[in-house]
Amino acid sequence: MPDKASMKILALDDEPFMLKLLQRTLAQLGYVQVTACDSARTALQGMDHPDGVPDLILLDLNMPEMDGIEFMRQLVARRYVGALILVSGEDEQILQSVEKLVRAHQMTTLGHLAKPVQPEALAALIDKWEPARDRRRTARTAFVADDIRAAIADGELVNHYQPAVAVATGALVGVEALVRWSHPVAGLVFPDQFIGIAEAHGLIGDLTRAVLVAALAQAKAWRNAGLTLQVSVNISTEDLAGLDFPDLVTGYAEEAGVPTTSVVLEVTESRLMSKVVTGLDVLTRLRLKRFRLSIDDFGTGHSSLAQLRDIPFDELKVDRSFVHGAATDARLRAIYGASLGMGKELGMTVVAEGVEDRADWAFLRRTGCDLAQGYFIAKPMRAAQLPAWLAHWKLRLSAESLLADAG
Ligand code: G
Ligand code: G
Ligand code: MN
Repeated sequence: MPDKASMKILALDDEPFMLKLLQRTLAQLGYVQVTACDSARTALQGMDHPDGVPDLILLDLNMPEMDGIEFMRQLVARRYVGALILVSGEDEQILQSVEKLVRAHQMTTLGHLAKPVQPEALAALIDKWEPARDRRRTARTAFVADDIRAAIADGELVNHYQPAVAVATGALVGVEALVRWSHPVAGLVFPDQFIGIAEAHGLIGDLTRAVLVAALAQAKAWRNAGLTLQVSVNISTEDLAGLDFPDLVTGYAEEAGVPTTSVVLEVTESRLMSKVVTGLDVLTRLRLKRFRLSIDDFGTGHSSLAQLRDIPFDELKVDRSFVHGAATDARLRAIYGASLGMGKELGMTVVAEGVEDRADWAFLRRTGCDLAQGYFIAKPMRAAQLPAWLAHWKLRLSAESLLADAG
């Protein structure tokens, strides 16, 4: 049961009248710490301070500037651990699928309410509220923009590298840089806990630069040691919004002494969707500078085909959700097969992500996929571990007969 005196509630609705109504109803129910807000953006800013994080958010879905779904994504990025009640004039079916989405994000929803909100219904839902159980999660994830800014400035970001190997020969072809934050107290922090915040606060440019510069220096060091590898870096849509991005990246590659042809820039199609116009300009210029462009997590967004039509990608990474288990699941196999076929027909290098076991590997061997990446081959590792992994991988290739079946 919620404590009416201390429970912090945020009511978010773009319609002033609805907001007033909610506020009044909450007051009548005895909730005193209520903040009313008519803009998602403002609400998020308020939540940047740990004290400003509400225990419960009453969320309107239809808002003009940033809708409820996008707002939820931002909550996920900020590791919001409070509860949500969806409030909307939309029909029951939409509300139900949004609730599914909330659960898929592993957030807590107490239920949904149709507008206009009935006091009894609201009271009944709020009564279901319980304090978040895992308080450690809150502590562990309460990063704010300033923490991340400092981490970048203090060089606390470290790249881990995950190998990608040729399916036909087992040869190591490249590595993907995956950033981690080596936090003095929290330990190794994964990107899902800070990339979203960095994107939301204009820090992603600096973050991308730190990752790129480190990856290029590492690529150069490997080249000097006789290991010529492609190095892949994940790029954010926010990066593509900057028209100077191609010149910046070209500059970093030149300074590092690494040819642009061995640098792969990975873009996630769901992140690609907004800002397509600048994105197209920037991607095309990167391509002109001979960087390799990769469409990451292929098949998970909504406009995959349009992206392929409009943007000259060199590489297609089939999302791991279509790869692991494809050997035994006809649905996955169909989607994987269609993605592979399309990529090949368009002259792209096709990479299968999420190769987790022997069956996945054997399946790829039968399908003519170019590159494979996944835990079966190697987990992301520190740069210094790569030579030992490579020696071991070469042994495994023969010891486990990984190249024995048709390839
Ligand atoms: O292993 P992993 O938890 O690193 O990656 C989680 C997600 O974070 C992936 O979707 C990956 O693309 C993304 N990611 C990892 N490193 C970077 C980075 O340097 N920049 C951006 N924008 N995303 C990254
Ligand atoms: O979105 P992107 O493809 O950049 O994300 C890479 C993410 O996938 C990282 O979080 C990385 O640690 C993770 N990853 C890499 N290989 C595997 C795998 O075989 N299985 C699973 N489940 N995750 C993987
Ligand atoms: Mn990637």
